[in-house]
Amino acid sequence: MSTIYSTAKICDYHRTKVCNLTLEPDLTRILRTSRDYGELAHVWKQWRYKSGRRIRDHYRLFVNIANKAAKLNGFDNMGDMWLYPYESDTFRQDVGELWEQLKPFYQQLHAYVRRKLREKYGEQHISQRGPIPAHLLGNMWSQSWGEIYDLLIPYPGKTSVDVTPNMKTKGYTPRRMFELSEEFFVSLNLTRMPPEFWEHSIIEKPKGRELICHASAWDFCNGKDFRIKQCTDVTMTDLITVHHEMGHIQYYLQYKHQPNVFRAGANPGFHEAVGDVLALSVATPKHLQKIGLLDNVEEDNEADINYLMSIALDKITFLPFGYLMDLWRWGVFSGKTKEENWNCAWWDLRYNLQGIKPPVRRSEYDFDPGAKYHIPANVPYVRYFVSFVIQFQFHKALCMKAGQYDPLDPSKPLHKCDIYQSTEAGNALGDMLQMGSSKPWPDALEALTGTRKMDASIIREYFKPLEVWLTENNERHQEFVGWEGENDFCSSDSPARHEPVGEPSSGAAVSPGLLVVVLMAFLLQQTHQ
Ligand code: X8Z
Ligand code: ZN
Repeated sequence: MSTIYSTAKICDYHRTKVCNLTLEPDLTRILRTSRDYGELAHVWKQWRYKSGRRIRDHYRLFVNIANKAAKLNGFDNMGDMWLYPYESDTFRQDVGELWEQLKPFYQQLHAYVRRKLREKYGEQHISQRGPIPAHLLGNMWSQSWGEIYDLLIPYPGKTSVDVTPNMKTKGYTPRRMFELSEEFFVSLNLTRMPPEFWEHSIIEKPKGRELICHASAWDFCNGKDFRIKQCTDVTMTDLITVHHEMGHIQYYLQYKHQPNVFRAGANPGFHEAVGDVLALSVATPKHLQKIGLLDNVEEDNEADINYLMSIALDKITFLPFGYLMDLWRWGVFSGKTKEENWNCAWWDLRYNLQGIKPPVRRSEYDFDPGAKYHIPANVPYVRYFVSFVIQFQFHKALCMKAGQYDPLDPSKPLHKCDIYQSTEAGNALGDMLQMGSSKPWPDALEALTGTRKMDASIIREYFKPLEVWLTENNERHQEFVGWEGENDFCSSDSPARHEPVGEPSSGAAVSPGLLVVVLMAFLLQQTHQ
């Protein structure tokens, strides 16, 4: 399944003879930069045709084997086994409650984005009260929407915090992005990367061979070999991902003295949160200015709203996706979601939680969950939801230690805090990381934050000015908050059932001559794979 996913290639929308487009960097770039409704729909659909759809049969077999393994380990199914590291009988319920607390804010953001996209693409594509088409959100899975910030910026005349253009003009390279990240860790009195890291990591996509490009960090468990593999593109999003991956390595380094069994995160969500916490400081306009990536930084309410919008488009939009990936798999592994309904159950969740819809009809011939890396690679996902909640708790605690946040001082709000060079903050973080998984996670959380529970109120506090602004903005424009109707886009008995087994049409008008070309490209590609 991983091989199908990682080697899938599709044809270009405009140049139909070019059929070697890969997810990273080609399709990611198109999703990020194209504002052509037809091109985006083509890429969205073809990716799912070349990845998910071809994975479906394998996944059927896989669910059986995975559940057998889980049973041998004493669990009812693989979904239950995945929750073991969270050490709580109420974990599913706790996560559900966190989502309920965050939902009203997500819905305000969703309503604003739908209005702006309606202005851009027109009422024929985006309705007043319905879900948003999934291919217009700047990301292949609509999991975070920061790449369409340019369409959504609240005050266009003010500081724009997308530093991708500046990174390019300043000649940034993947190596420099990793060095920048290392320097931040070192500034906190945390650990430098060992020489082996620089020697063995892969930080650029190699030419002439296939690679699983999805970024990952590796602990070789010998105390000195730690590596990252990332097909880094010079963009701000990838700069944040570099920090994310470096956070994993930092955790490995901090707990390397622990016995093997405790060399893990306090729970999987902790591991995902470390680098993201640093990135919350790195992304502040003041910090970007300090490192020469932003020129002028205004200090007023409008600039603040612009900044909070950019962060919310990465963090708040992610929450329902971070939750539904495993909601879907819990249903599949437990058997509550039947195989004949796998894809439509996926779209029920996408509709209900995210308020999105596919650009084209879906059927049970499709397997859209399989078009997202963590499904074929079998990586549990609720860890990211947990991370996106607790990273704000970590951030708050570290900012207090750094003297950068004071709940009683309005000049020091949480979203402006930059913990750079604070050894107090770094030492507190290091102390928690060194525990690895040797104590129950609430102990680790308490050691850093003073509380033993996941708490969604900190995110609400961080984004408070934006939530107020969005609520007022949606009211002023009389935008309907939430979504209704238009959820009849997936059925087990759809026309897609009768599609030929070969290439489906791209949605654009296709001449017979072109069909021959497409067919030949398809056949050629088959012989080369
Ligand atoms: O998979 C990742 C990391 C590796 S642990 C790059 N992330 C999730 C994703 O890409 O879907 C980070 C955020 C969510
Ligand atoms: Zn990660």
